[in-house]
Amino acid sequence: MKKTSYFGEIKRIKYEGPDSDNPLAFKYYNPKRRIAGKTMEQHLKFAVAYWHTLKGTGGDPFGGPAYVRPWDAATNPLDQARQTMDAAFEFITKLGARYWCFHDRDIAPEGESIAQTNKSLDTIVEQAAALQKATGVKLLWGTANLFGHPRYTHGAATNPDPLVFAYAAAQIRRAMDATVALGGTGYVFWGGREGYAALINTDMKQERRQFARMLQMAVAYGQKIGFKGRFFIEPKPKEPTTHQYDFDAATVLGFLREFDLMDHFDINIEANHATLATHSFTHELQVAADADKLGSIDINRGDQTVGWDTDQFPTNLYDAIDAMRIVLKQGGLKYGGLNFDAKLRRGSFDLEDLFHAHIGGMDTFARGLVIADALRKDKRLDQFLRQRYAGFRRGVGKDIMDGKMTLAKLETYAATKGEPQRISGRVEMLENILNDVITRQ
Ligand code: XUL
Ligand code: CO
Repeated sequence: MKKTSYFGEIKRIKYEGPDSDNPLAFKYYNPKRRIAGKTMEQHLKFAVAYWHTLKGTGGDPFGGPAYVRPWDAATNPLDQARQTMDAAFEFITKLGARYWCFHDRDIAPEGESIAQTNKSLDTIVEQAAALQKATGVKLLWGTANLFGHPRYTHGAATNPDPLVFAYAAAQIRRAMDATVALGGTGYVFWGGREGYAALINTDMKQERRQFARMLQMAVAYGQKIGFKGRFFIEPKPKEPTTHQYDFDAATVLGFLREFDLMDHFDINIEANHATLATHSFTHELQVAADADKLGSIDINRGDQTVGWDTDQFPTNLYDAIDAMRIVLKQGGLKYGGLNFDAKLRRGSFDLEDLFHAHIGGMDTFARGLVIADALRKDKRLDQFLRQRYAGFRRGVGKDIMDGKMTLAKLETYAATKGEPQRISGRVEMLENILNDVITRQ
């Protein structure tokens, strides 16, 4: 018999304000509060990541599953998938998030044939569509899991075997169908096993060309089925392969330019992938935004002391402020949002922990938004930056930027001017301003 409630004892999470000591309430995320012309809910399109939140087991390389979830009780895989979907929508609505994200294999089991797999996926997509309608929750983005099955050991689109490429193509097609059926505004390509461990058996040039071919086919299929959203590539430097082809935002931009895919793709920046690439989260967001390609964000957090993808829930206020400053500056994330690609620690096995984790992340980004807006109004950081480069908006600096200068002309100019006056970068002063503004919020 279908269980009607999986989180029975937990009530709908409400905003209670910063003075509340109720751990199951929002202190800062107040969906209807207006900031910079929009509600918090409109700015912060939080999406629950199905794979971690519903399917996470707490497993790690040293031990198997550590959580037993009530929605996993059924023995038949399709029944289990149905119950998991019910649990997902109960969780998302109780939390008050407005969006979700999935991989095809998170929501429906792989069958014995492509036809059987597609049938299961269709069944679950129908159920999800009905639940979306009943709750008002929307799909942010969908994607295909092209890394879990052993057939993808040597990659999916970058596999040396065209039959594996064909399996991947079939999966992408159906995952795109599911995304469109559920009204998703994004479709993500995270590299999965698209990369290599040893060059001695790898033709990197060939593999990258194959990958581009797959993306070109996805674009064509999207046009055919009337996909009105955006494609996103999610960079990651390593894990599972040693050298992932989509290393970071700059690498992805180069790839999109090389294969003439710029018009169709934006970038989905994940915080923990940025730090794995030994960049900061902010650096990656800024690289994408500067190219007008910041489409969506996976808001998790790594651990500074380890070099793998720990996918922790975001609690770092500075990161959230930086992210929301960049997002506000570009006028929001039209097709994307803030996806929690984050998982509980192995020891946090209670259902209640799922709520604490998401509440903390939502409150952190709500604070980030408020402070980012306050920094804008305060103006000091923006003014400093503007002033620092003012020389390039007038006189010789403007001529340089307008392409009117040559090396020879600049030599003559420099020779008449004498040694440049050095001007402090004032990093410490600016950091103090940031902390002042945080304290005042
Ligand atoms: C893996 C990762 C993925 C993508 C979607 O590191 O981030 O979950 O977000 O495939
Ligand atoms: Co991710």
